[in-house]
Amino acid sequence: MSRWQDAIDAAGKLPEYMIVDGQRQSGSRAERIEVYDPGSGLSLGSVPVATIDEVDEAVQAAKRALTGPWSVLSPKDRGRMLWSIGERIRENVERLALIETLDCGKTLQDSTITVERAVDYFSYYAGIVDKLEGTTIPLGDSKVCFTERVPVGVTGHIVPWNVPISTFARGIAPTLACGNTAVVKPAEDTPLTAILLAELMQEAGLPPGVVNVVTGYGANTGQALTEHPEVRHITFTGSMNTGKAVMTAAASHVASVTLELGGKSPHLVLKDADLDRAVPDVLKGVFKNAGQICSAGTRLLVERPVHAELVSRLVDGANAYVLGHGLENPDMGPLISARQLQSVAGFAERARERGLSFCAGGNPVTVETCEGGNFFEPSIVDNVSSDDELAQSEIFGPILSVIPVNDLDHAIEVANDTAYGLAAGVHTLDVSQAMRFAKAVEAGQVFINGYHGGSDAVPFGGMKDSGIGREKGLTGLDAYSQIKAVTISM
Ligand code: TXE
Repeated sequence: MSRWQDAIDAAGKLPEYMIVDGQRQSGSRAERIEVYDPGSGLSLGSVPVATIDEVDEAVQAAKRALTGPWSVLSPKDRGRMLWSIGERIRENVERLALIETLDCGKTLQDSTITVERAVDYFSYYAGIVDKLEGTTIPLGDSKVCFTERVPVGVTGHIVPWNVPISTFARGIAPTLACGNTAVVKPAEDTPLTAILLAELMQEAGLPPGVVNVVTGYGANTGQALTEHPEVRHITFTGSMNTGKAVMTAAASHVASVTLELGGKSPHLVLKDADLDRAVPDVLKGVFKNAGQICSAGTRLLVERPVHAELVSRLVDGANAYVLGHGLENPDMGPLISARQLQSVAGFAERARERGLSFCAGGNPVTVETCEGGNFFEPSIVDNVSSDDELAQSEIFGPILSVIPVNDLDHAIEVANDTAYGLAAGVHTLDVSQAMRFAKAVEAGQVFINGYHGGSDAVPFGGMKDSGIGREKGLTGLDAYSQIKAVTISM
């Protein structure tokens, strides 16, 4: 265990405060949230539980910043500021990745990629600030009408624990690009990199109050932020039920929302697919980040002629996975918390009670040298029926449900047979089959012959109960600006 304590010590002093109006705040409540390393169970310190008044202070600071030095930066200078923030993060990739791994359990390699992804969001949107053009609308000779994009005001960001740093950046970079100010509430399990990013932003020159971070639980601090009448837009990533609560809170003061509420994404392998390519792709598509990815390909739809071979190769692949502490770069790290481990184990237990059996994994596991960690085996259940809980509910853990299908039409029917519509993938060498699937599947993003093949420039979001709105790319700017139309009568 002491090696993990050594690693925690090597990360340096970890933040135990919030950032409001450019100041570190330790919060007025005696109650604090203990933060744990999910790989070892060791404590990383604690953060405050912001009260309603403290959330209000953060929102008021953001509101004041809307008319401060931030508001008078030229678009070019605002773009430069975003670029500088990206560069400041880049200079700290190593430390941020270490802390992200300690905070959320991700492998160090994955953490490094997500920190670099955070840099990408700032550099992508830095280049767009002085290109946010409006339109002119023809109204005849006696009038001139033009539109411009203006900020929405203070935006609220509720961030989950599965990809904390890049989810923070994918909301904050575009909202700043559009000239807004923000208050962020990171997940109670993983608050550390959000606090550090807010400080790095200030070091890069961002004026105080432009980005504030309040820590706390969802039901008090999070709700106070989403109910705050001065918050004009809320970006939320999390569970479907909490998303509905966020939308209800936003409705109370007519704020707009972007909701990303998870998925049960189908990954289809047709009989002509290149299995050498499909096997690692299916495994990575579902087991990356221990299955704690909203767009994970958790339902494998496989055409019957290749069903047996594919499952057998996937089982071999899953059984070969090495589990361990994220800092050791294993194939798979721990789940975020004991609560999440219990939830995933509950899905497995109930599946067994319904008569399903696991052909790989299916149990919590203790990993040598990580005895306090929350590990679950990479798991596969074959012949799951489409109406089973394992095919309908988001598990958010490393369990793959295999559903054999007769042909492409059957696959499309099964693929669309859930409340979710976030992502989908298909492996085939036949471009017509791939495109028929891509057109028919109800999903915000479709991956052909390469799951999770997107980037910071590709719009991301869900159809049906997976959410509302899109983040990333140029489309991601729409949530953070509003159109003002000016008509001049001559
Ligand atoms: O989610 P919550 P939880 C799914 C996944 C997981 C399940 C439960 O299936 O198993 O959700 O995880 C804040 N007002 N996803 O309980 O509650 C909370 O503090 C305002 C999918 O962690 O949705 C945290 O910051 N905020 C997912 C964030 O919401 C509130 C990522 C997410 O918590 C709040 C995470 C409230 N009333 C979980 N209640 C994805 N789509 O990627 C909670 N929060």
